[in-house]
Amino acid sequence: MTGALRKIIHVDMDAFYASVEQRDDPHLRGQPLAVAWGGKRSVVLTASYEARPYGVRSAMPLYRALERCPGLRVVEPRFDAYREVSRQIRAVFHTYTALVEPLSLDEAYLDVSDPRTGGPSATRIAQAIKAQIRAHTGLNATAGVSVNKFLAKLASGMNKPDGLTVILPAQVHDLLAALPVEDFHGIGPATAAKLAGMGIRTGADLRATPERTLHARFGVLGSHFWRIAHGIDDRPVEPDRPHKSVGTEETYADDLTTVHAVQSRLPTLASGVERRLERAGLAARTVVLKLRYDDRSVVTRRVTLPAPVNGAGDLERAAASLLTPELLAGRTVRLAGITAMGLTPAGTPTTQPRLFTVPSDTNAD
Ligand code: TTP
Ligand code: MG
Repeated sequence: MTGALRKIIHVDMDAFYASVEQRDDPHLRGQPLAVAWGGKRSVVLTASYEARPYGVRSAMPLYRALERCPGLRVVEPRFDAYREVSRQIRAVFHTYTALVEPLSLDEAYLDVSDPRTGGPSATRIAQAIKAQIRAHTGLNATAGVSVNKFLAKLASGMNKPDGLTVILPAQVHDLLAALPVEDFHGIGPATAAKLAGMGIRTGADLRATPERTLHARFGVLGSHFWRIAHGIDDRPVEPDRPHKSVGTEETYADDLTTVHAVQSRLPTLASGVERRLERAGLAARTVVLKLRYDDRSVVTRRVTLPAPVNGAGDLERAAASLLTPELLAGRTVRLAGITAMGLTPAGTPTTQPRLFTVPSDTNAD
């Protein structure tokens, strides 16, 4: 490897939804717990560490989880609570670096090669982050520290819960040689089966395979496998994952048959979009109104604004400008949605747009 080594931390909250539920309800503490929606087809979103020895896992049908663990407690998810914790942990991350790449509500990569504070040791920073997450949220996180994203994530997976694992460059060779290919992040069961068919079962096998062979079979992903088997991963920590669009939609049990009825839903839809834009720190140049009718046909109309907007009022006005009587003529609306596109980082508060470009129609089935 050339140049200075980077310092990357991967942070992942432990049994995230379940830990939040146990924190907020003392009766659930120490209990095998699954978080799942009610209903027959329900699947486990996550399980507390007390439930895991029974074999209860994320994405397992709930009935199977209950077969495996008859004493399993089950609660429904509370996404507002999880989002709040997510906001708190991101604030902790940002005290150390602007280079934070969230992967989900409970997981992020941080590049602390040049931290704002906390000194040069990435391990110390990871310890401090775990302690601050604990202090601010009452929850445990697991961290992995290494020289790239792949190795940092591998490290955090090695010792859960409440773990802190460091993979030093000198350890990489032996560690990866022994690793089964399915434990490489990005190699799923289907790819692992194909690799097995080529006689490739471990990191050592991957490494012994010419890159061009892997590329011929799996394309650019194949090259990526070869590189990570050598511990090489130059992917940067990308703080602003480009979102293409942000939207909210609602389905109605009682069909909407008038412009007025649809209009009355726009404030709620616009608020939903505003919340999402705010969370992502984005503003939108293009606003799309989508309607689905009782015959399942869909109409979208869009308007591009002279300046990006992110406030619910502006989003609602833009959507309302697209809602014309002929959209409702003799038809009933089952679903309405507002989508924001043409996203840019939100700057100073945006003002109400005054000039609309000519709206264009798109009709689709
Ligand atoms: P994970 O970090 O994969 O799992 P976890 O935090 O529950 O447990 P671990 O200690 O192993 O990290 O996922 C974070 C949250 O995302 C999890 O609490 C629930 C949700 N989730 C789903 O909704 N469906 C899924 O299939 C998975 C894997 C997670
Ligand atoms: Mg987690």
